Amino acid sequence: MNKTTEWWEKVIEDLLMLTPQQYRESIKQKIKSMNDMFFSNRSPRFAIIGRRGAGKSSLINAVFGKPITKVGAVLSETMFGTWYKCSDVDRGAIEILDTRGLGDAKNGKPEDSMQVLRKSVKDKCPDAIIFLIKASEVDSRLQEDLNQLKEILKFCKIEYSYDIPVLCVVNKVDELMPIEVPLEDAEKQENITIALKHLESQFNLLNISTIKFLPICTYMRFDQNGVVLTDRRWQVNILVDYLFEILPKEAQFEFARISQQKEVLAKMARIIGTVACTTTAAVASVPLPIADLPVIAGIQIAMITAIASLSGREISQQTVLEFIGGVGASFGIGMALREAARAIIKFLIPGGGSVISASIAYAGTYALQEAAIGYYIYGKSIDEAKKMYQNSKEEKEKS
Ligand SMILES: Nc1nc2c(ncn2[C@@H]2O[C@H](COP(=O)(O)OP(=O)(O)OP(=O)(O)O)[C@@H](O)[C@H]2O)c(=O)[nH]1
Ligand SMILES: [Mg+2]
Repeated sequence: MNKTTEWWEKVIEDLLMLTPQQYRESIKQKIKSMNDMFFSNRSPRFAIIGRRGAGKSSLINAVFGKPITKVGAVLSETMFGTWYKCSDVDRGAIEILDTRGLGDAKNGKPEDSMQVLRKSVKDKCPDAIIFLIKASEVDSRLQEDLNQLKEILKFCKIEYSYDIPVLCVVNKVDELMPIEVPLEDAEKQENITIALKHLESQFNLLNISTIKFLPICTYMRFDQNGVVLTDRRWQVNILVDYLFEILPKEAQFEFARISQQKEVLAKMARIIGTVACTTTAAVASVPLPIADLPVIAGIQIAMITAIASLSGREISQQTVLEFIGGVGASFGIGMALREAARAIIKFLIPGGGSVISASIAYAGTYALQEAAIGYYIYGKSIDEAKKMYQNSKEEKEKS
């Protein structure tokens, strides 16, 4: 994101130079808060509780849709109790606190393990806890794992005065009886429901609240080049959606980008778009003849850049300007002339003119948001994006 941030900051600096001195500071503040939201993101952080072989590494691969950490078929190979990153150069990273089986002999004495864990939670607060369990093991040694979950929740509460959301994920449901049938099979679904009910009752007994009990399948197989050979993922998209919803806003951007799940990307794009729409409307309603135009343009460029970079590519100023030209939103002379007329109206009818321009600014930014979602996220052609731009603009201007 750094290159993107750099050029955008330069654009804003230049634009602010065109703004009358007395308004520069307040506009700069507005843009800054928006800038923070667009570009000051951090990686999402999940604590995963799951025994050896529950599918912790597979879960991460399934979320990315590609091999990220080595999936251990034979040996337990993930580090215990310390934060580590699972990252992809193009998309970003997820920070994982792996707290698998405290009883595992490899972890040394349980009390030492608890010490390590407490320190890790103190270092960083997990955004969510994923309690991951094999479907075929929901009734074995569950007590131990739930006590561990309670301990972690207790540390977090003491450290952060906050109840970390817990998602209970039941993995490998394909291994439930009957094994050879597809997941949709009625008998298999029945067995999935039984496993979930059992878990739910155990959580209730210990008074542990969860956001959701979700059955999934994370199985994927790749060749050495990371090409997908088998993909048996089931409901991983639903898990991604839940995780996205419970993340704090500064971690949502990177998570959406990592998942490359279109509905989640579009959700994120609309969060960004709403901020841009209201900011452009706010700038437009300040009685600033003409000078608000470059600032509005700057905000719109920033919004498009942020939406474009959700698609996982590094975006240049050039490609964003090409998109704007392509959908026919004129930022050049045409708009400046139209806006000059608007500024005169504002000047003649103070207040009245502003109302019009705020709603026009809102509609224009909204239309660009929708066109950018179509083009960058859903891979529509530039002509289709142009139609989306025109339709959305008309629709908003009418409302
Ligand atoms: N049948 C089936 N197998 C799965 C599924 N998810 C993962 N596996 C397999 O289960 C095995 C263990 O998965 P891992 O992801 O390595 O489990 P882990 O929790 O990271 O294990 P450790 O790091 O050793 O604690 C691997 O052989 C995976 O291929 C699933 O949904 N169904
Ligand atoms: Mg692992």
